[in-house]
Amino acid sequence: MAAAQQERAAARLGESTLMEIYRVMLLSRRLDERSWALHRQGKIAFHISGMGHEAAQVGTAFAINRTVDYVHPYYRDLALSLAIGLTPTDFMLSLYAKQGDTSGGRQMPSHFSKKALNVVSGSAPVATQVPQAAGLAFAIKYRQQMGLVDPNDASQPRLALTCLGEGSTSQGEWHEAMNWAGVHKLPMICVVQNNIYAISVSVDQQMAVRDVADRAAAYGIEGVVVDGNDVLASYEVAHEAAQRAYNGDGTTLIEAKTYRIVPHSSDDDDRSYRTREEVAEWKAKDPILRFQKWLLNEQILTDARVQELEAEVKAEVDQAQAAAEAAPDPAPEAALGDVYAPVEG
Ligand SMILES: Cc1ncc(C[n+]2csc(CCOP(=O)(O)OP(=O)(O)O)c2C)c(N)n1
Ligand SMILES: [Mg+2]
Repeated sequence: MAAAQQERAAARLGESTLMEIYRVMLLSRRLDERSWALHRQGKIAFHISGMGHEAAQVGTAFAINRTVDYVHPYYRDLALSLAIGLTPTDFMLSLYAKQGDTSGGRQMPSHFSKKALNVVSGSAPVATQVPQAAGLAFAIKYRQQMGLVDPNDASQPRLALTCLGEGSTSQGEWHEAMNWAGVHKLPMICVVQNNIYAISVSVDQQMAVRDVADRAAAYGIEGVVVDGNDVLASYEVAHEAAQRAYNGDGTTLIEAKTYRIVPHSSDDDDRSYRTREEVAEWKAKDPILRFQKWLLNEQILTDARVQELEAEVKAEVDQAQAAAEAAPDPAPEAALGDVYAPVEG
């Protein structure tokens, strides 16, 4: 099945997009690694990483109408956010809490948002983005049904994509949102990035079923499990989910099986709850190296281009860090900005 999925995805995407996908995954990884280093150097206060999740995230992002469809990410979605169009500088500004950060330097880093790209900021309590994404999907459907927008107009948002971890599916908000999405047949995609831990709590302490996707049946929606370390398979299932949403056929729950290859955050020590052997086993399944190997094998990528891309990405990360370090702190008054919508009329 995986080979067939890869073939279909590759044919649909074409070589230049496949290369773009690889570049975004690499950019995310190198930006992420730099962020850890900056934390260890005492330059930033906190970092939460997406390392290991890049295939699930970038594969999904490339399946939707990026910058138009609504995206309501979670804190691990660095690669997803970059794939939609947030820049390394946007991310560095948030790490350094500098002026120009979309939250005015108030928000904890990794609460990704950018209004111009329809990327909506989440809140710190896990899973709260899911009912909000269902609300966005409801609004999309309502506007279409009221004749305010043409359901086939691709210049308008036609779905809402949201993500969360498997541990967060224990929250009531998730169940309420999925039920609502099922009842109203909402144009929504919910991607559960199952990395088998919620900080130190393993998945078997969170649920008595094997797959999160098994629960889809109870909400009357489509549920699918995918190898989240396979970017092409992740793209393919998200592509099918997006077509389902665009065609008025409702919500898809995608469960992407993956692993975070680093601790939960810069404040966590994962040695207390998982073995080094387990981590090494998953590091060997690195999604970026796996895709690189596939691209080399297909002769879409060359060893020389791998090196060039590394240099380009490093320069981009260097430039973003320098821009954030040079940026001023936000003005104190900025703390009051963008808290409430302006009063109209
Ligand atoms: C309602 C709520 N409870 C607890 C927390 C603290 N917390 C932050 S992330 C996290 C783990 C979530 O794990 P999972 O959903 O599997 O996502 P992952 O971090 O593994 O990607 C917890 C418990 C929180 N932010 N919100
Ligand atoms: Mg998890």
